[in-house]
Amino acid sequence: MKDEALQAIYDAILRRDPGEDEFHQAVSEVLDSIAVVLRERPELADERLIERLCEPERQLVFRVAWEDDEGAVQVNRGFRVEFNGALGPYKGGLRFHRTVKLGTMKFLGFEQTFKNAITGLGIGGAKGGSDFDPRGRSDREIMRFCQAFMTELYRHLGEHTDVPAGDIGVGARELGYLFGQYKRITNRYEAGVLTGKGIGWGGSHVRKEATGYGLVYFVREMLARRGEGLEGKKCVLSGSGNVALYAIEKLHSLGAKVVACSDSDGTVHDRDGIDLALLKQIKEVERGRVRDYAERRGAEYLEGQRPWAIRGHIALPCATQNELDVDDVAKLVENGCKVVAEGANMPVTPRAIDLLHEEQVDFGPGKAANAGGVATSALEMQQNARREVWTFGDTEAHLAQIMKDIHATCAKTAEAFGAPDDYVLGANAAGFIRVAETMRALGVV
Ligand code: NDP
Ligand code: 2IT
Repeated sequence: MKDEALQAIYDAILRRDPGEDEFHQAVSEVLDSIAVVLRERPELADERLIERLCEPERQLVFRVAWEDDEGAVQVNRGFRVEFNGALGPYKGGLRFHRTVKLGTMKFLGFEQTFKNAITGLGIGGAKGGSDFDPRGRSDREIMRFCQAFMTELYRHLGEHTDVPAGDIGVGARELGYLFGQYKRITNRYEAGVLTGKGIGWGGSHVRKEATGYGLVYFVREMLARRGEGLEGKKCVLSGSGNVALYAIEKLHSLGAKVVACSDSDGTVHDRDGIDLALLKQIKEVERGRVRDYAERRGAEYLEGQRPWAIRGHIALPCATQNELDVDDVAKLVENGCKVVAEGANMPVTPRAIDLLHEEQVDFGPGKAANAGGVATSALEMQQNARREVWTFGDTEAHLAQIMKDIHATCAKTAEAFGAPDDYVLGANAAGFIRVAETMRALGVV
């Protein structure tokens, strides 16, 4: 870090919370970006604002005990990190994955704070989840786990307090069980307490599609700046979950062709373009693997591999953190890749981001590029508060405009600080300025 004062703050974080590598990585990137902001606006660091910004407002860690189908008791750990509530109720998803630990929740809550800020909407940053592994669990086990999880979490939630949604391993099914238990315990039909609900019981049209669609809208803006469009562009992406599926849907509807996607077991390379109906049937209905897709479709399956060695003009990591490293960038560049944008949170490693910048590959960071999901969650909260249901078309038009605005904010902010092509700087600086100005206005808390 070039700035000594920021380096000292960062060193203190390393000493205080050793072992939280992902959190350190997220903080380091933001502190790197805001050095230029603080040179022009040193007052934004007054009263230990940066130290306060890097310390979650509240960290909840709790036991989740539940019974599996054999009647054996299982014990997991649950988390909710309410990172920053300056801009509104804490807002951010829940992740159920065996790798989840406190440092993962902190990194995601920290990122969420800036992401939510650049949407321009009134939402604070949070993240939660559990080290529960849904793979191989029956529907009833998932339900009992969700009920046990919510039995602890409910006391911390509320439409004006903290509003979770989905993330890895938490989709419509889990949100239904979570909402059902919240309603049972509190005896309140408080729709605005969770987002990503089903249509018909308080959910918003387009929330399911929003992260993937929003990502593609963001990429469209990145291309437009270079006088290009999506038509005919070949794309490779990782993951085959919520974000990946709806990114594919929007890419195909705008004339691009996705030739690869993946899950944690391997990658499918489908030269004819992914058959989205088949992929959705396998992933959303059968809860199967991309291996099954490759078999049924007669496409190539690359066991244990990620998709970054496959040729494409656009690469979209949509699975998990640190899934695209320097070696992958080298392969992508060799194969003519010109645009990388993050559907997942922090999927590209810091060294890989540096290399993308060096190679002049356009890079859209997740804080900006995947913000369509949480932005549409905020639209769901608005509808719930007004007891309204907007149409699919109206909601999608809102989302498209929000992504356009986010892109413009990042580009404008990057330019103002002398690095017009650096969306990382633009996103971090814009998010920081909004949160920091609000924290100053709210006093030392
Ligand atoms: P899903 O659970 O629907 O899908 C996750 C996909 O990523 C699956 O294909 C999964 O494969 C793969 N994956 C997960 N963990 C790993 C891993 N450790 N290694 C390799 N592959 C992995 O989650 P989402 O699509 O909702 O989330 C994907 C990413 O997008 C996450 O980073 C999330 O934080 C981010 N995001 C999600 C938003 C949303 O609205 N849902 C909003 C903004 C960002 P497998 O099935 O084998 O585990
Ligand atoms: O990472 C994210 O932005 C999400 N998982 C969505 C959060 C939300 O509250 O919709």
